[in-house]
Amino acid sequence: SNPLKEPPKITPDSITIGGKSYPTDKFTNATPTILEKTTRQLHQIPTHPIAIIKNLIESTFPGFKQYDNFSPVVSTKENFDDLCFAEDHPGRAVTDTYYLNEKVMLRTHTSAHQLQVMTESDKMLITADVYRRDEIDSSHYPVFHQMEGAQLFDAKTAVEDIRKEIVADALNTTGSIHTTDATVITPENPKQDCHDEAAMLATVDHLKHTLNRMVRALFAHEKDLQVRWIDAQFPFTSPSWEMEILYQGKWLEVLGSGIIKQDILRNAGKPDKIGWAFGLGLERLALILFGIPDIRLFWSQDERFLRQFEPGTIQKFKAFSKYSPCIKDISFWSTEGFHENNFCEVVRDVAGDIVEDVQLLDEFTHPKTNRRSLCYRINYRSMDRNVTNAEINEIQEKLREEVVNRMKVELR
Ligand code: FA5
Ligand code: MG
Repeated sequence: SNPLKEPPKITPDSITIGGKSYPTDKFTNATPTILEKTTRQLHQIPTHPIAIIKNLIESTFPGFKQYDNFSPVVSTKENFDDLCFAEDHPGRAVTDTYYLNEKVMLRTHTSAHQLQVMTESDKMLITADVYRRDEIDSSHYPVFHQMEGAQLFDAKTAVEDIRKEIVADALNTTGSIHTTDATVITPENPKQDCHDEAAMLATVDHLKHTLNRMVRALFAHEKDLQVRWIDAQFPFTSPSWEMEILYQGKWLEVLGSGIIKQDILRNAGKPDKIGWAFGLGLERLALILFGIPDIRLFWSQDERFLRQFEPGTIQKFKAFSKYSPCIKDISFWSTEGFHENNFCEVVRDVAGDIVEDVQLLDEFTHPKTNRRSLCYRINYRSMDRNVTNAEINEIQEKLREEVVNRMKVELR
């Protein structure tokens, strides 16, 4: 069994999560609602949009070692210190981060696992749920999912190795992409002193090439995908960029990336390597690709959400109402020439858009009279308010009358 799936235990003195206990202190601010989210592991559910995107992206990184089962509980050293965050970096504040205690927290990004994974691999993808105290709106939620990727090269042979790889890959690439890849190094977004300029520029080319290829594959249906690279800053990369894609007339930030700070590679025992890393938001891509209107839907346990998706395919989300249903059945002896579509037409005439769906519940033929009986279940549900049983009873009564009038059936 997966310890991450066990419900957390919360007492005033300690928090037990993933099979481990942590004493609380005056920094503790992780709430039960947030801690319960750690058991969901949406990226592990094969039919969930987050997992579908994860798997599609992973397929564009052949040969990368995949990690997706790290506990969300990390040390402040792993989340901040190891990544060269300054002592007073705002991300460390209790207003921005969920702490279990002074030294233990819920990771705010997948970069928290970079150092650990770099000691054992040169090509890695890390997927995980991340936690941030943030504003509330349709595109922000205190829990979301990131995928971290990194690739390391031998610093001495990077220029040659990368050129060969990009040339070989270009032969396999299909589809066009419009991107501003011209790399300009400025004092605000500098090269690290320890790096050879040619090796660094080759690594940047490889980073942009790899990520352009990734979005190209995800947006296969988009004929003219527009991508741009914007200068950025992260404590653990230099130089750094964010990738933005043009979506419905707006530039949307998808990921942060850059050349890994050499101190991190030294700490990972790999001083002779040079490498790139990126961290992308899976919800951002899933919202666009599946056309999901609200980030809270990813957490829905409603079958009407979950049953819409299939592994390996991106299909557009069909909206459903958030309001409660009112269910009514109607049974009648059918007549010759009865057609379900005609019945539905009467339902539409009488009830309009308040009907969410009509389903044949039961059907049988009487052995003696040979008459056919049908029972339909009508699911009434408004798109914008809760309906009352009284008002639906009235509509249902009208429907019973109209079905008899127009279809000449006999109610049972
Ligand atoms: C980071 O988290 C860095 N760790 C990324 C990185 C990794 C940079 C490796 C360099 C090297 P940032 O906070 O910008 O950066 O988040 C990265 C991505 O996560 C964003 O581009 C966005 O796609 C997504 N993201 C950030 N905040 C939210 C949020 N509140 N809701 C949904 N997605 C978010
Ligand atoms: Mg950002």
